[in-house]
Amino acid sequence: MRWQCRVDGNMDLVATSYDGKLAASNQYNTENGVVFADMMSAERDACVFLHIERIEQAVRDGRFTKIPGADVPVVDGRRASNGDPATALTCYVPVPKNPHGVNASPDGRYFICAGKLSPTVTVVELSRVLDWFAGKLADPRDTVVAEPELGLGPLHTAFDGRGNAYTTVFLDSQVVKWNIEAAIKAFGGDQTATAVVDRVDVHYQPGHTNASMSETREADGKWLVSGNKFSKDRYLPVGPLHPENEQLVDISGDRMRLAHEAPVWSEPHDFIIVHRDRIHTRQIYDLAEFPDATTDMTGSKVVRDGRRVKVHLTSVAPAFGLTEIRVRQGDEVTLILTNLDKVEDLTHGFAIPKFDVNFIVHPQQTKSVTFTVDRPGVYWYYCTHFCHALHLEMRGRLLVERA
Ligand SMILES: [Cu+2]
Repeated sequence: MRWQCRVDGNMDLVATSYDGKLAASNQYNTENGVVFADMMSAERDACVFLHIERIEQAVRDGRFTKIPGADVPVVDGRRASNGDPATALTCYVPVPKNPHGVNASPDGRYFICAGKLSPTVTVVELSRVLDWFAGKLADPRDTVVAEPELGLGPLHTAFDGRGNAYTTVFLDSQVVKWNIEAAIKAFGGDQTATAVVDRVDVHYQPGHTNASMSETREADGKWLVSGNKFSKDRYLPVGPLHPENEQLVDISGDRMRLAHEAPVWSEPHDFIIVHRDRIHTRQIYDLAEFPDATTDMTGSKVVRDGRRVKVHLTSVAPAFGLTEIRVRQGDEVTLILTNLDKVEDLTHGFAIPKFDVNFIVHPQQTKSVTFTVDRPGVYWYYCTHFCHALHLEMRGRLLVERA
């Protein structure tokens, strides 16, 4: 962690400008209230912009403090310290009470901040925030260029790269498509401009949303996902905690079209949708990155150093390198397992439940665990991650001799 910035109130999400110069967070509880009613008492909270360059300079200049027990520079970005915009580290843009999300538009021009307790979203123009920091704009309120009313409980916003924004409204259970430039015109007094373009019902209570490549300059306006926080009647009630529901929306046309839905783990949260070309995950680890790796199938061995025992073990489906490991009661055992399989997705597990050991190791990866064998006996160790037709037979015995 390079630094921290002290602010008024509580931060929630963060978005950054594409040039890395500004970061913004929606800030609720600027009242610093300790009870519910106090946290909602002010009509406006803030979207706080952090001037990254100035903060880094303040750190270089030694203008920071440290919190006892932590070695991280803490700069002062509280409102009271921001008397002079020309040196301020932060800019507090007032937005309707208790905002919940902030998102940067694909053209890099706007940050959209939504207020849970207001039916509106606030559009902040980045160039104006920079003007405020430069001392060219007197009031942070003048950075706001639109505040369209969308529905009850606007939370998060995605973009299509064609000038439209898509905001989830929690209480109305909808995704609302609206046009940013139209919203700006309406805010400027143009009676003919209407921000809202379309609405689609989602099921139910959406929170996070994202559209394909949404918060990049390559937003392609094809797909949007609504992360719905309550599935209600969509799935069988399998227990007190229901699966939640994510819905895929086709946003390529003028009207939104609900295309698919799927149950998901409870509390669907922040996510992004990127084109599959951008996914370059490593499938197989590199043995050379693990100094303790056992590099060939005949290398498994048990090495004793007093009461410390190191077990160097390999796995190749469907067998471990040793079928028997002999130790003595009271030994501290470090088991280092190298998975020598080179096939994608061929992960093995290793468990000795009686000693609370259970972990997985991926192709060409090495992992270790240390435990003390305080009880004599014979303990099975076995693979816990399906790896082969003979996966269930992939096991051995830990023999703990009585002290
Ligand atoms: Cu296995």
